[in-house]
Amino acid sequence: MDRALLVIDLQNDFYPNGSLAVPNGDEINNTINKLMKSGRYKAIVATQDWHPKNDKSFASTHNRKPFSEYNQGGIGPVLWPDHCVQNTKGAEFHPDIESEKFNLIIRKGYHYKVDSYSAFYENDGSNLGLAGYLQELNIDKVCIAGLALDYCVKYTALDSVKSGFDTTVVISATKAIEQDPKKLQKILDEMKNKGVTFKE
Ligand code: VGL
Ligand code: ZN
Repeated sequence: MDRALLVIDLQNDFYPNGSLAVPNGDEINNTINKLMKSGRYKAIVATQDWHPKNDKSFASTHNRKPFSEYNQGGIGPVLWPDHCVQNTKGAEFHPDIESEKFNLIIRKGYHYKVDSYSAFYENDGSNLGLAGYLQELNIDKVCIAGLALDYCVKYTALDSVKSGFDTTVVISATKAIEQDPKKLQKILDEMKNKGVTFKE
């Protein structure tokens, strides 16, 4: 089987001290670097969340508080703190991640009006071209790591299954925004029911 590793949104703003910090996000760096060096992957694809200023997914754009509920037209289910604004430090890859190993970087979230949690399709269904890239390389198995498990990793994994790839999320190489274990388990169960497998 030819495999790809997708590393999702390993950008400063998703790390502790970042504007949309994922708790303990920095704990996955070693594991991710090791995976990238393992030689198991024919391609390593990184995503880079890449929002314009005043993005419609930002709470500040609506004069609302971060994490307030909002669910319409490809935005939501909540509004986010400003994060990963194009050409800012927060949008750069974390300095401890060996980003020279990335074969391809997919930017997403760059349309003011539509967010993109998945590396495959924007929230309105627009194609980001990743499935075609992987198919051209005869890749049949996709392993997914990165931030955050309950948003961009989850939606990338679901689209990967839908695109026909054998899809595994590497649990030791991802962290979630959600900290309630029961709610997180529900999210993992949903992924499993839709065909995603997990490995430590
Ligand atoms: C993400 C919320 C907004 C993620 C990106 O990478 O999971 N979450 N933008
Ligand atoms: Zn975002």
